Amino acid sequence: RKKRNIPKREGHFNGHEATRIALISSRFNYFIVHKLESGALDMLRRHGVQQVDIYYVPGALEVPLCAAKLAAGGKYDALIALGVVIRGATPHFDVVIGESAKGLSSVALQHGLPVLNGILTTNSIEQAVERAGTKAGNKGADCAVAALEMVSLLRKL
Ligand code: INI
Repeated sequence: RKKRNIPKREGHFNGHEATRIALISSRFNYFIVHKLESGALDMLRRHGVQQVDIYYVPGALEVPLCAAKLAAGGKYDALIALGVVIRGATPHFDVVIGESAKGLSSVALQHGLPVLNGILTTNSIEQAVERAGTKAGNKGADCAVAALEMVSLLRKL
């Protein structure tokens, strides 16, 4: 049987010099969010991205509205939301993480724009620190890479 060559439709990490990215950073738990921001900026810079703007909002609940306005403005190829929600310190934890995640995916689908959810949701400060540049990597950096992959993929669809 003849083997068929299946073309790979996938995103790439080169050719991102003109890619425009916006970070949306929450000020809540900013001492950790700041590390996500550095991780994302470093990763974007090392992939050649030259246009990055950062917008600040009070907390995770405000991120979707900012994302919606930015998406409607059409100035960016992808948005990266950054925040930290810690269960122990947040009585309305489930509301905050549910609303922010729902809001972000709704913006992505409505505008056909990659909106990366880099909002950490953890049981403790320690777990958040682990995901912000220590033993469990850096969620901001991960989202930056995923954003570039999606921007590149969407250009091919
Ligand atoms: N916002 C966060 O980003 N992280 C949290 O842990 C958090 N806690 O703990 O409540 C949080 N709440 C604020 C919320 O996002 C809004 O800014 C606030 O409720 C005003 O709408």
